[in-house]
Amino acid sequence: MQNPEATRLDHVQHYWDHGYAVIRGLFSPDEMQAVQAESRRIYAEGLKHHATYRDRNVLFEILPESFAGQRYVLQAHWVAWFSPLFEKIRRDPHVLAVMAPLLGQDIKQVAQQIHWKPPGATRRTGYRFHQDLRFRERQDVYRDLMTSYINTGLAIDPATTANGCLRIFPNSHQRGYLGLSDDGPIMKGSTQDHELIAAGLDPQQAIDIELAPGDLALWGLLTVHGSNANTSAKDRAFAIQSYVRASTSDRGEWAFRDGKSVQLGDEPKICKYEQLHEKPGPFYSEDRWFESEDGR
Ligand SMILES: O=C(O)CCC(=O)C(=O)O
Ligand SMILES: [Fe+2]
Repeated sequence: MQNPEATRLDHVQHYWDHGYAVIRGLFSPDEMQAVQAESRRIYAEGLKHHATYRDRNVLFEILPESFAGQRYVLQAHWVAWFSPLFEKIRRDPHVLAVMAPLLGQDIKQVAQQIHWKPPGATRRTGYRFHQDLRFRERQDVYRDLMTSYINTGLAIDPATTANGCLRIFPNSHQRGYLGLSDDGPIMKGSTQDHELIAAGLDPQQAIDIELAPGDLALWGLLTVHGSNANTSAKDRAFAIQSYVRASTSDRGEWAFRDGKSVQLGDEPKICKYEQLHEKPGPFYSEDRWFESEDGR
């Protein structure tokens, strides 16, 4: 199915109507070349770790050689703490222009993650369909949900059907919370059709959000989305950044205050990682979630 495209001007309406929007070419090819080079540097940094590594909000999610024969980096979180370029990207004026009509002028950021899908790591590069509300405390008011938290995905590499681009169910934000993938981790292969049908979704209605480097996709807490494993020879680096209306959250790092871009402070704030103060790290995680076989 064709990917309906939202222009810069109508992304707000498209988001309201369909639960997501795509802004083409938000960052220029020159800007993206620098981001691609930085993303490769960060990947190489991640490869130095034999297992998943955390240092405060910074995390490298590692698929070790014991599982896949070779070491792969699947995610890096809060790279802004060691990457000046990503520290700027997260609070870039382009981002404010997209977010302010939805979240206002006072915006915090609760997630910054690069997701890679290295060819060879295919079995664990899929994200089962879910609604991001599963990661958040539940709130009841739909309008507030849609304009308190917005997730964005910036294509670093071209994102295609073959390398596992984001997939979205348009209009699914109108269906309430459906409980998809609540039974386990989302990085565990792909959702079976019968699970979607049981949740009242027609598997045929999912669309591929193919993106060129510099394109930005945004989606809400109730929008059903996921992505397939990479079956191609090309990686898919994707920068996910989540923003909240500051007045609705005591979590997150300031991104924009009164419409002005705010640098990271001296100390990290609690974002998604609840144990930030009790267990700041650095440490390696023993969690071997990737080993469990569930037939997916
Ligand atoms: O990287 C992807 O394709 C999707 C990731 C996602 O939806 C998430 O981390 O919540
Ligand atoms: Fe998600």
